[in-house]
Amino acid sequence: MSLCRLGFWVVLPCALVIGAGCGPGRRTGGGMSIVVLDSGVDPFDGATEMVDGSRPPREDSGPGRADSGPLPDEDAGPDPFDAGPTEVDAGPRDAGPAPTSAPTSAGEVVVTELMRNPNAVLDAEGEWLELYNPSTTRTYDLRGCEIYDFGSDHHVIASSLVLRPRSYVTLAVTSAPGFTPSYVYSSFNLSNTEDEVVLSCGSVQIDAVFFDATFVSPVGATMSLAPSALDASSNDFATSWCAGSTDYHAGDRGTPGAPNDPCF
Ligand SMILES: [Ca+2]
Ligand SMILES: [Ca+2]
Repeated sequence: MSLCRLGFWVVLPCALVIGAGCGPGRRTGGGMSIVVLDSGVDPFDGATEMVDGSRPPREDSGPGRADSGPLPDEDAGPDPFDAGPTEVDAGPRDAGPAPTSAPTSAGEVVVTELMRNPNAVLDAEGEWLELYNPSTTRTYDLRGCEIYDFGSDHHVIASSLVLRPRSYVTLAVTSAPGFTPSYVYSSFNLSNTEDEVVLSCGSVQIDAVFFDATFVSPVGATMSLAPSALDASSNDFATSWCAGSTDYHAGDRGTPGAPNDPCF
């Protein structure tokens, strides 16, 4: 920016000076220069200098100014895995990436593995079940969903339990069933002979498995859903299940939190 010299030593941006021949909008006042505040030009643009040659601080450049930078975009960069307490009830999901809310339709989460009868630890210590999210895009939070049977077992998932796309979570009767589970439930047990595992969210039954003596019933291994049958309909059939074969703890076999062993 060009500068105008006033008197013997004051140097100001031309946009601020009247009567010095600096440009449009200038005025003359009694032989003295007058600063025009409404000139429409930022008086402190990047070329402005102080008398001593330094640049004056910009009023809007301080870190404490709320308007010192662009306003944050509330829609920018959604955190798909933020399991904030209000998001479970965030309302209908849109088609955006990875919303985090409870599943709302049958089949959105699948029961894929049950450890009914561990051998390395007591049943009361080592029972667990595994859930799978077959979606390629949606992330769910199972907080508030329920697991129960048709008897007296019933548990409401009381804390955030995030289930990401194409991923698994484990729910166990204790925090040390032979691995670290995603969630520890209470008031829910798995019979070694026949039982039901029902997952509901809101009023919707998301998945259920009813197993009886026709289903595989190994000791020290899980009842494991075939990788080719990872859906809420296929897991209704005994022929879709086999015994887990991978040792995950002291001889107990299965794949907690991981893709299931092949069945066929
Ligand atoms: Ca089912
Ligand atoms: Ca598994």
